[in-house]
Amino acid sequence: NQFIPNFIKKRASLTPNREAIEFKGKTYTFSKLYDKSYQIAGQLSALGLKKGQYVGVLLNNHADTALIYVAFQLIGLRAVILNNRLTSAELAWQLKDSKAQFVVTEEEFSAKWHSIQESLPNLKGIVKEELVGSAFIAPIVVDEVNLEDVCTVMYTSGTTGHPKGVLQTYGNHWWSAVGSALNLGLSEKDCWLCAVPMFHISGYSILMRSLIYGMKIVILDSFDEKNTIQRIHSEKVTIMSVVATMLQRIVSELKDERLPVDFRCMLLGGGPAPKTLLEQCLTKQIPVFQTYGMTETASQIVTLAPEDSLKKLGSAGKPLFPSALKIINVNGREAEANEAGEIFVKGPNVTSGYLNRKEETEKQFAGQWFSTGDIGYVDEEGFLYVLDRRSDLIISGGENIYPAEIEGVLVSHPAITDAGVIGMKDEQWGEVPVAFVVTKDNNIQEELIHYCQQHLAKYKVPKQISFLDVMPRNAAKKIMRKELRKLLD
Ligand code: S0N
Ligand code: AMP
Ligand code: MG
Ligand code: MG
Ligand code: MG
Repeated sequence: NQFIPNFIKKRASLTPNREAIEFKGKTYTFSKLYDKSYQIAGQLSALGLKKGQYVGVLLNNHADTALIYVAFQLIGLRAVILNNRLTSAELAWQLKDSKAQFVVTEEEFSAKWHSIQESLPNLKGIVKEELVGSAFIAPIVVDEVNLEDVCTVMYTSGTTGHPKGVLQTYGNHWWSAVGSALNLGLSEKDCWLCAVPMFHISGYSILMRSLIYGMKIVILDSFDEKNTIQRIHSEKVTIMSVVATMLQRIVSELKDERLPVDFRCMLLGGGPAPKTLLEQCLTKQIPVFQTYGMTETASQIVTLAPEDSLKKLGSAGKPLFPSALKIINVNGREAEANEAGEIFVKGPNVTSGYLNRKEETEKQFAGQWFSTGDIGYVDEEGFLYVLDRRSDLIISGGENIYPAEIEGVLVSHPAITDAGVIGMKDEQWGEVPVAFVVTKDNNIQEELIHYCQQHLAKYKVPKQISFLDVMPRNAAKKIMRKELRKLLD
């Protein structure tokens, strides 16, 4: 076990007067961030929350959200971070799976929270607005953090339909931030814009970098391309994390305008990077760094270095300093240069596994190597090119959609006997889900969409439903998605 000083405590003692967070015109120094999160930690303690507990978090991007996350770190609460685009049924499932006894939420989500409560009557809610003026006891601060302790849990789905909670330790976050800085470099002028959701590791990792580097971050409550460009100028932003959909909107909005010269990195991740987008950015002198990473690697694990960004356009780069990767071909052997296979990754930023799922955790690891399920190759100079996604994963605007999850919902409808879901190319979102169903009742298109809306987050609702007499399945009864794909052309 290795211990290091509590991140915010250390940071507030090193650089108390540096700016930490800017949100809607309001700035917090590290000292203020510490004081405010200490206050919240004391209020949570007064409500009975204790070190080691798993506690749900259902919040929007906001400075308060950062304060609450940091308060959790101060007293060693493990945050089960929920995607606020999910339906109450999906959220309740994750909360139940994590065995959380409390959830911290906000007024905006009261409707969702009330219906979660109906299915989980023992779960206690803490509404952030109600914390103002609530009882305080001196919190028991974790002065030294065990790097192996779980800091956050984020759910990702899989082939089996139900999501699994990815454990992210303090060590995972620490090494992720260190690996990032060793590649991108670190300057006193750096300021990182967080317009991605703080409930994803894309956003949460920005907060961690702020604490570890002593760097200012600007939090946006939602993404809007006009506002983003304005804030890059006004806040002297130097780095921003984006998914392709966001970058595309920024590029279109910019027209002939340029970003400020001090803006040095558009960190592009969360899914494939369309070549045309990368070329447009080249023309507009937008410095794009492609990255490959996932919830299980606590954000980036492979990123293109500044000096290679032009000569290796389309590559996700090389593994960061603390990490490694290998490609395993169809014969189970390490692939040669330019030979495609499954991407395996290793490093101190890689998760130790899934919450309460020993078996599934073991299945994903071969020794220290984590099997990503993604397909790619490494060229003769060691640069990774990602070719295909893990297990039929569809990515829409940076949100993951697993066909099995949607198929499960469709088949649960009484009129549906079989269902298959695939991704369809989409200008705006990269890909969107479309469904094929087998039913005797061809008149239920609308009802089915409505049914999906009740059970699935909006971005998962099929954009199109087609009716089939039989589902193309192979001898092993697996859906032949290739056949479904042909039906789209
Ligand atoms: C693309 C975003 C910003 C779109 O959201 P927007 O425009 O704000 O939408 P809303 O106003 O909320 O809603 C308008 C309508 O659009 C629908 N909608 C919203 N999002 C989607 C979507 N993704 N797909 C399909 N539809 C969507 C709404 O439902 C609404 O519909 P109507 O009008 O019918 O009501 C937003 O989606 C967004 O923020 N996406 C990014 C999410 C993200 O961060 N993903 C990354 C997850 N992966 C990781 O975290 C690992 C990789 C990683 O760490 C990383 C990733 C990127 C960069 C860096 C890193 C890193 O390694 O550090
Ligand atoms: P998530 O579970 O949201 O963390 O999503 C991670 C997944 O997004 C990875 O396993 C890949 O399938 C995909 N992904 C991430 N980065 C890239 C990239 N640079 N190119 C292609 N796919 C990517
Ligand atoms: Mg919007
Ligand atoms: Mg995801
Ligand atoms: Mg049925």
